[in-house]
Amino acid sequence: MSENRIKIVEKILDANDRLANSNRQRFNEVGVYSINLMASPGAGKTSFILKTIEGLMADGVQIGVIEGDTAPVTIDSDKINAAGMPAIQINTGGECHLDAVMLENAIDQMDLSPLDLVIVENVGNLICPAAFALGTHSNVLVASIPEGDDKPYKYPNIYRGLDVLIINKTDLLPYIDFNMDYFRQGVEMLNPGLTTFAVSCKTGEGMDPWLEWLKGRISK
Ligand SMILES: Nc1nc2c(ncn2[C@@H]2O[C@H](COP(=O)(O)OP(=O)(O)OP(=O)(O)O)[C@@H](O)[C@H]2O)c(=O)[nH]1
Ligand SMILES: [Mg+2]
Ligand SMILES: [Zn+2]
Repeated sequence: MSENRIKIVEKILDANDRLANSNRQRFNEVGVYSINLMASPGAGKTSFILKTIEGLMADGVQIGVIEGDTAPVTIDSDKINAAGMPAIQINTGGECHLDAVMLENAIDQMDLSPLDLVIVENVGNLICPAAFALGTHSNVLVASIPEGDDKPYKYPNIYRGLDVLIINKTDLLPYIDFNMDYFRQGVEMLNPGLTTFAVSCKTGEGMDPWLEWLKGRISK
C-alpha cells in the first residue's frame, strides 16, 4: 500500500473509532449491553440470536436486534420480529461490513430505553468486520463446524479481536471431519484464554452456559 493510501485508511479508521465511542456512550447512558455478532455467511448468527431470545424470554429480557445485510432484504429482521423483539434492518448497499456510522443510523431509529440488550448481526464476512469498531461492548464470533477446523489459521485477525467465541452446529460433528483440538489450538495461539461456548442452535445443546454468561452482563 502506498504511503498516501495508508494515511487515508488511517483517517477513515480514526473517524470510525470516534463515532464508535459515541455509540458506546449512547448504550451506556441507557444501560444497554451491546454485542457485535460476526461470522461467515450461514454460520448461524440469526439462529443463535433467535435461540438467545428464546432462552432469555422467561427472564423478561428485552432484546433489540440490528440486522446488517448487503442487499435490501428483511429476511433476518422478519424472523426477529416474529420472535417478538424489535429489529432494524441495515442495507449496506453492497458494503461487506458494518461501520460505526451505519450503527449510529440504526440506533437513531431504535427506541433503546425499554431494552436490556442490543445484538448487532454484522454482514457475513470473516475479514473486514474485524477492522471496523462499532462501539458495542463485546465482539462475538460464531464459527461453525461445516466451515472447517482451519479457519483460525486462515482468518486470524477476526479471532484476535474477540471477547467471546461460539462454536455452532456441534450436532454436525459426527458427519464432518472437524478436529476440535486443532481448531482450539489455533484459537488459543491468537487469543489465549478466549471465553468459548460450543453450541447447537438446532438442538439447543450448550446454550445454557452462554445464557448465564450473558445474564451476568445485563443490568436487570
Ligand atoms: N445442523 C445445524 N444447522 C444449523 C445450526 N444453526 C444454524 N443452522 C442452519 O444453518 C443455516 C444458516 O443459518 P442462519 O442462522 O441463517 O445463518 P446466518 O449466519 O445468520 O446467515 P447470514 O445472515 O446469511 O450470513 C440455516 O439453514 C440454519 O437452519 C445448528 O446448530 N445445526
Ligand atoms: Mg443471518
Ligand atoms: Zn468490508
